[in-house]
Formats: sequence, C-alpha cells, structure tokens
Amino acid sequence: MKFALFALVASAAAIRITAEEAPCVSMKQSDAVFKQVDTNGDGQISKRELTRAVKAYLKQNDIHPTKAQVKAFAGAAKKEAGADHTLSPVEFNDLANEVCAYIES
Ligand SMILES: [Ca+2]
Repeated sequence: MKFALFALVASAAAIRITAEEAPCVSMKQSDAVFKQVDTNGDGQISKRELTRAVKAYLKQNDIHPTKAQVKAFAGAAKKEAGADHTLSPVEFNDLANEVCAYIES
C-alpha cells in the first residue's frame, strides 16, 4: 500500500524535509513494503531493488513522472542511503516519511 508514496513523490517537484514532525509511516508499515522491495532478502534495499520496485509501480499505474520529479526522489533516496548506498529498514522508513510529509503539505 505504501508503494503509493513513491509514485506520489514522483509527482512532486521537490521534497520537503520535516524530520521534526511525527512520522506518518510507521516502521510496521514501511517494513511490510521493505520486505517486498528487498528481493534478494539481504535486509538492505539496493539502488537496483528500489529502482525496479518504483518503475514497476509507475508502469502498473500508468504514471509518468518528469525527469525533475524522478531526480528529486532519487536525490532523497541517495541521501538516506548514505555511504553504503543501500537502505536499511530505518533509512527506508525515513525516506517514506519524507515522501509522506511532502504529500501532506
Ligand atoms: Ca537487498
């Protein structure tokens, strides 16, 4: 269900960081999606896994984000991933909440 967040952020021109606000995506919710995106089951979401999941979702729902929108999301994901270039469950939850905060603003 929270895959919708990624599609919606793709329609966003920028991502608003609201780390101080209460999270709108719980760990339980993001973990459910995490397990689907982490296709090799190593407990981390790679750029490849995330890209595949987002592209599949966009295609399935016939959503066509602009290059700028894709870039905004990719930038946020890269920032969360940090030096190891993969998303842990906590980083994935943070990303989901950044997206959520943007959508609700
Ligand atoms: Ca993985």
